[in-house]
Amino acid sequence: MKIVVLGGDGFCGWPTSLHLSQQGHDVTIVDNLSRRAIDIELEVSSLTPIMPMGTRLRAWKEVSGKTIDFQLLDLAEDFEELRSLLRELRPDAIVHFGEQRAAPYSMRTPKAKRYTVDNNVRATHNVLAAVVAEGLDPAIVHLGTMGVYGYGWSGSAPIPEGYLSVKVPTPDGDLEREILHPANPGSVYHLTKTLDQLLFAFYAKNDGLRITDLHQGIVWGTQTPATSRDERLINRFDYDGDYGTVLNRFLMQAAIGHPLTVHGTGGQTRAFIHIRDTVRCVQMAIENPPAPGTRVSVFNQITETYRVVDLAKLVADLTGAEVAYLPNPRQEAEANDLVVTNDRFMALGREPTTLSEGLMEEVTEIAGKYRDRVDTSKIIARSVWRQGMETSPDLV
Ligand code: NAD
Ligand code: USQ
Repeated sequence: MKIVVLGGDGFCGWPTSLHLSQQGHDVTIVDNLSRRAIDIELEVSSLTPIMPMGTRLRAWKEVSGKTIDFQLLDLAEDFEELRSLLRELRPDAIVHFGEQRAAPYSMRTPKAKRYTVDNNVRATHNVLAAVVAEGLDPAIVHLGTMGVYGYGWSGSAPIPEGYLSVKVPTPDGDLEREILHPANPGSVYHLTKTLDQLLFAFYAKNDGLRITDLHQGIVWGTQTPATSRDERLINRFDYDGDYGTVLNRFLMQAAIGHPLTVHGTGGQTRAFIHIRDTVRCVQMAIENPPAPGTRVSVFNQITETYRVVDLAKLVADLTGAEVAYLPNPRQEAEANDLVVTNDRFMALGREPTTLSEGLMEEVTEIAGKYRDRVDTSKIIARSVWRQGMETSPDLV
């Protein structure tokens, strides 16, 4: 298949591009390198030394014999360039990772809030409008988030894969309907993913686009078999307070002797998936698109759920790290249930990679190897959800 990977320079997009190329697909990466620019703005860099795109692609050609093309293009701004790229390539599938994905960054300043909404909503809409304008029919696979459902709203009821069955009372009796699960975003970033859902629903209904929305949990790990093949292919590893996600942060903190930074009580329950599963799941989604004329296909792309405090305890037991309970910079429930249905997704034949000591040690080893690249002043999360919320001072 000819596959365009939007956002293919990022943490999920890069290993997915390599995986799809390894499977024999003809891959073109589209990225505006904005994630690298945000690193410069935040004065932080990936814990792992990621190479420039040209070096990455040359290394991949050397080790695999396969070519991946790259187009430097802004999905939110360069609509005509995107259109002509799609016209030229006529892809069989488009995978869309190209958005600003950090909740803390999206809450940081009014500028970052506006950027996140403008970038994400326009990028998604431009992709859909360009596909329709060019009369194409690719399988479109979008990386959405479990956060569209919110945390705690459903209590202990299992969260369905996208759609909720409801009864609508009418004078003639109840109408049975399946509606998009109510959106309950917890940050401006998560809000953009709920807006994306409406864009997808409309374009599937109006234009018959074949769209899969993967409601993915928090991705952990860093390397996949493909990125491990050469040092120059190494994947990015975010550890800072804005972009670092919880389990990778804990593993990296343990590796450098920093206390594990639990926000609040740590009663927040979240869904997790290893990066190796992300790449395989995207492949499965491409291979199983919805039929034309049907609604958006939603999968809950998660492997397991954990409470933050339990993850901290697991990592502490494994490494001897200390656990620190810090003021929570986010406005979120102190504790929540999270029961997730992912039967449709499992039915595609997934063999899930669950959290194991071996995999956690692998991340800690990588973090230990590059420990000299850590700026400890960037570890504490300081983007607050509301002005005046308390944050912790540096711990080391
Ligand atoms: P990332 O920031 O590492 O990668 C996103 C890539 O998209 C970057 O390379 C960036 O430069 C590019 N990009 C952003 N805006 C663009 C634009 N306007 N034009 C072109 N390129 C643009 O993020 P990630 O962790 O790889 O996440 C990828 C997707 O998966 C995101 O949409 C995110 O919401 C979703 N997701 C990520 C996680 C996670 O834990 N990392 C979990 C669930 C869902
Ligand atoms: N947390 C801590 N300590 C830390 C970092 C985080 O206790 O050092 C807590 C947070 O307060 C939050 C939870 O851990 O309660 C998860 O935070 P996170 O930063 O790991 O994940 P989140 O902000 O939800 O976002 C990440 C990705 C995002 C994706 C989302 C999937 O950055 O792109 O959409 O995970 S989900 O959470 O399922 O919505």
